[in-house]
Amino acid sequence: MRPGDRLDESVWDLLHQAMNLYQDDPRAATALHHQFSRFEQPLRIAVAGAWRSGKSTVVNAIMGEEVGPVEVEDGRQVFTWYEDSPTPEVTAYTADGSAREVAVSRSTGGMRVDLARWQADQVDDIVVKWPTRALRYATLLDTPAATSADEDGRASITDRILRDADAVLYLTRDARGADIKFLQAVQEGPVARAAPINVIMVMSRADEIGGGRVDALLTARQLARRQHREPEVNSLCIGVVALAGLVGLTGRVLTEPDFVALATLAAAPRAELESFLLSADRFVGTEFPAPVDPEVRRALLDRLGIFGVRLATTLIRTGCDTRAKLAAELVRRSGLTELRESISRCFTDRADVLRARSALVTVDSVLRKHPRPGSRELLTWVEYVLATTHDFRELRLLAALQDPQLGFDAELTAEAQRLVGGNGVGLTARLGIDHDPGGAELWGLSSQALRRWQSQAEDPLLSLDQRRAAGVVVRSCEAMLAQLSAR
Ligand SMILES: Nc1nc2c(ncn2[C@@H]2O[C@H](COP(=O)(O)OP(=O)(O)O)[C@@H](O)[C@H]2O)c(=O)[nH]1
Ligand SMILES: [Mg+2]
Repeated sequence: MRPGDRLDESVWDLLHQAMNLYQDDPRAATALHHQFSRFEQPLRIAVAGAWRSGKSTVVNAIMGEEVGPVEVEDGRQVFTWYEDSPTPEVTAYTADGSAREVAVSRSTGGMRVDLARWQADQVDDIVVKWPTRALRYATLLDTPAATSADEDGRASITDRILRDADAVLYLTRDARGADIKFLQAVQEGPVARAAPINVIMVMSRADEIGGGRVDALLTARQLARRQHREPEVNSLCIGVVALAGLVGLTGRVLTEPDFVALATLAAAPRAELESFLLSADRFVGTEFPAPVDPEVRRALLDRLGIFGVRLATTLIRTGCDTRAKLAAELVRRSGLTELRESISRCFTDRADVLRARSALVTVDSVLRKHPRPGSRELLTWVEYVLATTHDFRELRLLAALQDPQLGFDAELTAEAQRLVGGNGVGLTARLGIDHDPGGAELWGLSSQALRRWQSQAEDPLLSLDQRRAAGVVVRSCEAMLAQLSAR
């Protein structure tokens, strides 16, 4: 790898060399080939976490449609893939690799998959092909609750996530020791440790914090920020986002009848309504002070939770007086907007870097597990790629810049973000130009930026973290100048 070589190109070369070296070893060759075929595919993002942490809800909220949950028997450890496709189609795969198309029926909550006709206990994977924009750049993978290993000796959930996904949204309600253990397992090995850029922690069901008070989401956002500052979390995740997935999903699929029902609630005298919004039982009970049927109230509760109902009525009273306005505000307040932005900034905008990282993880692991003449040289090559790859550092810095605690003022933060590729990785996006620039202009702007950030990197009054951050920006400016002089 020479300076200026693209990461995905050098990893592609490395993968080819490794495939040549292991052509006669079927297991190693299969693992390597699997990575090879993924270079051309959309990024794979797994949604992982404990039972009922809100995984399936988040998957639907990101897609903006209630396609799932795919209902399978309780306790079945099925991986559900959501892929972009012109026409809907659902296929189930068994452990031995055989595939069957599955009948689906629409239900009020979304879609029901009927596995009952044949041995559901054999199914390992369900692939849902679904036409939606959200899946164009990423395939989503809804995973079973993480456990250490299956009783029947099949690969553990963590192993499968590691093998099959390029990036992970890890859902937790409170970031406990078990969560950290799972994340440590995900980030095991030299490549993962050098580039922990593939996990966003999601503090899920954030509306339930503190008994569902109206400011629950603000509290959750502060908790998320605090979590991200914890060295233990920070060294394993690129970001932490608070999310009330249910509120976000309902915001995205809110119907006119939903809005009318909520507006009828909001029109009731506030003092009278308030005590009925304190608990789910009271909300669906008798003597309700607004003309909304119990079944309709029950449906609202299912779709929003009691916190969401409270939030929605408050929002309607304070100006969200149409379906569209209310929907947009629910999505924003839920944290879904922030989560989707983080997914774009950290994952899909850098899909090539994350795919290269996955390939590097596999090559590294094959080389270590199956040493043979020639593997030592390739390992040195892996180490060289890791040590010289600037993309990983840019991604880490982008995440760090989200935290005001780093201490740069708003202007410098925005500039750093832009220069390391936060608004797009092309030269014009990095330099903030919106017209067609000449070479001299690009050179001038890059050199100015380089000087400005060199002086930051050397400023003794700045903190060590700030100087390190500035050093990464300097390196990005140098890479731009190298790119320009190679033209
Ligand atoms: N209050 C609240 N409930 C949620 C939220 N997300 C999911 N749920 C509910 O929690 C239960 C489990 O959610 P699900 O997405 O199926 O979790 P999974 O087991 O991790 O896939 C369901 O009843 C959801 O309606 C949320 O953000 N807030
Ligand atoms: Mg689920």
